[in-house]
This record gives sequence, C-alpha cells and structure tokens, in this order.
Amino acid sequence: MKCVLIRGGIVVNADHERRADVLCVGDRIVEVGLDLKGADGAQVIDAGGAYVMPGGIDPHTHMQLPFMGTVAADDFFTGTAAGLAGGTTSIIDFVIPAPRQPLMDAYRTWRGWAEKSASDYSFHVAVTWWDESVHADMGRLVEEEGVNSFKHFMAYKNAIMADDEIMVNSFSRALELGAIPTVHAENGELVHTLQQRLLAAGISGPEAHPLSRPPVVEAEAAQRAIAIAEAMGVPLYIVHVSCTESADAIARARARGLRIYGEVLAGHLVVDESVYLNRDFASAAAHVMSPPFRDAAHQSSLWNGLQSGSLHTTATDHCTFCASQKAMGETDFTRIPNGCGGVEERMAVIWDAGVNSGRLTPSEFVRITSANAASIFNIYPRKGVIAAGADADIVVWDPQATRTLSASTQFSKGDFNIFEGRTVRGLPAYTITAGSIAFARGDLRAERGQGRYVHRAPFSTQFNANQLRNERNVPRAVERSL
Ligand code: URQ
Ligand code: ZN
Ligand code: ZN
Repeated sequence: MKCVLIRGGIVVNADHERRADVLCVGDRIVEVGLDLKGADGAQVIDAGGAYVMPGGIDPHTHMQLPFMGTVAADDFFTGTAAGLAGGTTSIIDFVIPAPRQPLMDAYRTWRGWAEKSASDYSFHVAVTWWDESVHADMGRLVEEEGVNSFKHFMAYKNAIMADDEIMVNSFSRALELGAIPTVHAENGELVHTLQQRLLAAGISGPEAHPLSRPPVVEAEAAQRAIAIAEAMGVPLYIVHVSCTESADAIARARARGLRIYGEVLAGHLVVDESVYLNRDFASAAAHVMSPPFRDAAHQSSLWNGLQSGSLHTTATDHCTFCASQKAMGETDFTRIPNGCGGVEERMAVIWDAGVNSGRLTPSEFVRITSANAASIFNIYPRKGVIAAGADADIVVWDPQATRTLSASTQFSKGDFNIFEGRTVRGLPAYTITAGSIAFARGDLRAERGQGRYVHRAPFSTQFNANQLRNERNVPRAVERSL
C-alpha cells in the first residue's frame, strides 16, 4: 500500500492554516498533525518553507472537445497531466450533446474519452435541446450516474444554444432532481447579429471578436438566467463571469438572498482585450475565446467579487486549439475555434496576482481554487480540504519558486500560452493525486488512466422544496402539494 508523508509544511485549508504534517496511505489522507511517522518505505516529502494545500479543482475544462469543425488539442490524458503539473488534481469537464442527441449517448461517449485521464474527473452535462426524453435522461444522470449539474449555453446560435424554453424546462427539472443549473451567459441572438454586421462591414479579423460580444451581451444573459432561476426557485452557477456588469448582477441577486454563484477564469483576471489588436493573426486568434478578454477595468470587479465572496470559484475553460486550427477563421473571425488554454497555469497565475499582491490570503486562495468548487458541486469534504478521510489530492506549494510561463515549456499540447512571458512567484513543488506523487519539482509522472470518475450526489430535494416554499412566487395552492 502506497504511503506518502509530507513533513514540515504549513497546511492551508479554506478556514485556517497551521503547521502540520500530512500522512497519506493508499488514496486517502489518514492523519494531519505534528511529528507524524510514516510506515517503513513511506515516500517522505520535505515541505519545510512550503504550503500544503488541497489539490486544485478546475470546474471548467473541455478536453478533446469537438467544436466548430475541429477538436481541442489536449485530450483527457494530456490535459489532466498538464493540470497536475500546475497543482490541479481534479477537473469538471462537459458532456455536450448535439441537438437531438440523447443525453445518455453523449454521456457514454465522454465517459469513454475520459478513461485515459491522469487525475480525477467529473462532468457537467449540457442541455442543448428539450423533449420528454431529455427530462428522463436528466433523471438517470442524477440518480444513476452521479451528475448534479447541467449546463446551458445561451450563446452559439444554430449550434448548441439553449433558448428560454429549454432553460425553463431544464431549470425546473434540475430543481426536482436536486441538481444545479449552470450557464454560459451570452445572448446568442445579439452575438449572431453583431457578427453579421461586422462581416458585412468588411471587418473579418480577430479584432472583430470582442466587438461582436460586448459586456452588455453577457450582462443581459446573466440577468435573464438569474431571473429564470429566481422564478423557478433554483440555485444558479454562472460560468466565466468576465465583466463588471455580470459581477454586479450576481452581487445584487445574492444581496436579495438568491443562491447565485459565479466563476472567474484565470485568463479574465490578468489578460485584457489589447491582445486582439496584435497585427499577427496567429497571436490575436489564439486569444479568441468567449466571453472575450475585456478592457482591464473589468478585472478589478472580478478580483473584488472573489475577495468579497460574491464570486466563488476560479477555472480555466481549458479548450486549446493550435495555430493551424485557429487559421480556419483566417478570412472570417466567426470561424476561429473559440477557446484558450490555462489548466496548467491557473494556480500560479492566481497565487502570483492574488496572494503576492495582498488581495488574497492563502486560505482565500484555497477557497477559490478548490474548496468552493468542491462545496458548490457537492464533493466536499471528499475533496477541497486537507483532513483525515479526504482524498489524497494535495499540492505542496513553494511560495518562493519563480518561473516565466511559456508555450515552449508547457506540458499542454497547445502551441500557444495566453500567459506567455509572465513571470510568477509561487509554484507547485509536488502534486499528489489519489496518494501518488504525479509531479515532483518539474518531473511530471502522470499516469494514463489513473484518474477516477467522481460521482457527485444531488443536493437534498427537501432542501430545494423548502427553498421553493420560501420563494415569494410560490402560489399557496402549489405549496400544499409540496
Ligand atoms: O464556450 C465555452 O465555454 C467552450 C465552447 C469553450 N470555448 C470558449 O470560447 N469559451
Ligand atoms: Zn462557455
Ligand atoms: Zn467552456
């Protein structure tokens, strides 16, 4: 039985930090305390001067996603391996059924793809169409497969866009099941119209991408999704919140007692829209993702949201496309596959820009890179905490180590790095996944297929029913039947 003893470090959880050793046996943490001894043959990690934190959870990735006529460059092995090199030990990826494709069929396909993962993984399932079979499959996914979150793309008209009818039906079903709806909040109709107008005006390069998706396009959708969630009496998780307007909408809703959660991408915290003005097509196109990188003024709203607790998690939306793939949109920006990388850099970028700047304490860093995602998606305290009984998913963090981030040294299979040239201080020294040392001071030992599918139980439907009862908008007659 494998045994790892991490000695001499400062253990940091979301709620406190303390000097303690950590003993892992098999795939679990078995003891946290002072002067621990490992079994004979235990692997000992000297964590003196380092922080010992819960492994990062990235709640938003798209490994080997078939999208816009191509497939993302990182598959479930290379993408999770890259994540381990950056201190991330779990991902929540997305099953995205084509319209009219049975959800269970798509789910089985993604499950097959993910078997090669090097670290633990789970899935949000997208609802891209609606009929009674979708209603039934959502039930099977929750009750039999451990899915407790359903995604709705409000963008991508004529592809995977969910309109209001789909969202109302799906949100209502999620409430019955104790699942949480999540949304990509951009108004797909507005995007489509703005794209056509830009093309008609002869503006076809990557510089048009942000012009077709201004903050108002995101804010409208975020507010609409919040309204639908409120009317349906269900919580809501908004992915990749990128602008002040959306962050403010979430804060206002939360101030009224609504359970709205917001996610922020590492890229949106430090990269701004000037990247689209680069005359080099490959560089500008490499940054085409949605929502686009914004004017730097929006970044302080996102940091304020994370610091104040009105925004909750950080992610990457890791969906890498190489230059040859991005070139599909060389004459028409709407054909540039949307997506960027980041799964490897998220933790270091947020530590450097967040903790080193004084915006975040180490515990707040753990909250937004691991613990909150575990709580919101109902896998806490199995994950997101250093405690006896938790999975041995751990990152030993060297706060003094420095590195200049670059595509030339990344493990990701992408050929571009949106953080290119950024020097960060604070890096993983060791990453342990399910009790195995997968990354050790630059040496990546990720094992294909070592990752496990993580079942996520639904939230108590009683909780949701109670919440429904508390909703002002539940007619008395309905209440009696609850
Ligand atoms: O929209 C998403 O989250 C997927 C399709 C990745 N691409 C992106 O531009 N964000
Ligand atoms: Zn999205
Ligand atoms: Zn995404």
